Amino acid sequence: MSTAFTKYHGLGNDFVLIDNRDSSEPKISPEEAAKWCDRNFGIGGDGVIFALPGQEGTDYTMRIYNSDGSEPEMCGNGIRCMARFIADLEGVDPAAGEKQYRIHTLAGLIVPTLQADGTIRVDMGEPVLQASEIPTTLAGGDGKSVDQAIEVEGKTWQVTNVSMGNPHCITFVDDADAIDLATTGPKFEHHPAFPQRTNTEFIQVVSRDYLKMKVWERGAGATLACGTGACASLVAAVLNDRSDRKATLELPGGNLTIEWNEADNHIYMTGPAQRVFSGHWEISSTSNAATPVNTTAAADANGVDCATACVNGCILGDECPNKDEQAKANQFINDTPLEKMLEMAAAAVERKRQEREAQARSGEREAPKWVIPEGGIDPSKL
Ligand code: ZDP
Repeated sequence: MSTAFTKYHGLGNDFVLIDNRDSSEPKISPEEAAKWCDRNFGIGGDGVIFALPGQEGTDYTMRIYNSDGSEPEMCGNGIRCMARFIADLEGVDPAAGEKQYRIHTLAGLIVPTLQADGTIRVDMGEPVLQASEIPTTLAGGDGKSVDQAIEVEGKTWQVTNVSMGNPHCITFVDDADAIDLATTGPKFEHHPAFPQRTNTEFIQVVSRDYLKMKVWERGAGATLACGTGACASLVAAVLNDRSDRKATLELPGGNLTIEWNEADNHIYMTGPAQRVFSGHWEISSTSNAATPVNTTAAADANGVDCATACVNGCILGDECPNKDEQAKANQFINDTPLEKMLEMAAAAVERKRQEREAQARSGEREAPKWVIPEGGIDPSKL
């Protein structure tokens, strides 16, 4: 069986869209979505979005899986792509007149309007400022999470947390380009101060109406743009009196205009969405052919992707939310005699040595410098 899809992007934040109007259940599983999003073994995307029938009086429902298979509540760039996708499915041409949709999401009602100039203006609703609802443990006396201190990489950062349905942690920096997203991003994403993990934005204030943003997304990593992140960042900048209520947000993939309207307290985001191509996914879910060896699909049930998040040593320790893995590790430590552990370690080193020697013989890599004694390692000598 093959499944039809259309690929869209909003400022380079790219999504695979599925016409799911005939059923209220997403057509593919989170695991399959992660395979679709793989940039080598799949279609490539930051997420998969489903256009489902409306609920609670809305025109449509949007659901989205991140590229690691986790499900966020909302997606700002995604909702613009979704609006464009629906208009394409319905054969609506916004050039002939504005078209508005009412879309149900896990973050509530979101209302995008396709404008005659080709951009999409989205009523993103009200920002959530109460720390407990974001959720984050970083709260000030008023219960909000403005200008709070957090320790990351041995450094104290001042952060402001805002939810746009999904959680965002915003920090102001002198030079957004100087942040090493791949190293620092995951440490924020998985920090114990964020029970649902967090998206993280690094904001450089260029002027009161122009902010430059770099983003590390929960479940998707460094992306070229994040609509909800841009909205949350403008709110954080206003709360810290660093910007006006309307500003241009410069993201790696292009600009968004964000306004926090004083009268209704809603956030309005304006930006583009572009159709890229359509196709059919033709790899059966039982086939191994497209199984990526090491992708974010390895994320556990809690969405923690140790393959990419913890490569520099486990950053969570006892805080690791994967209770099954923790339980297995504890049981192993309790039940296994030290000698047995050393034997296992020696066997692992020996396997590695043989692998490296084979690679050295085929010229693939240099020979290892260390030498294992004749007869292997004697654990009692370690
Ligand atoms: O909250 C999350 O887990 C995000 N990764 C969801 C996607 C957000 C998005 N980049 C946006 O534009 O808001 C799509």
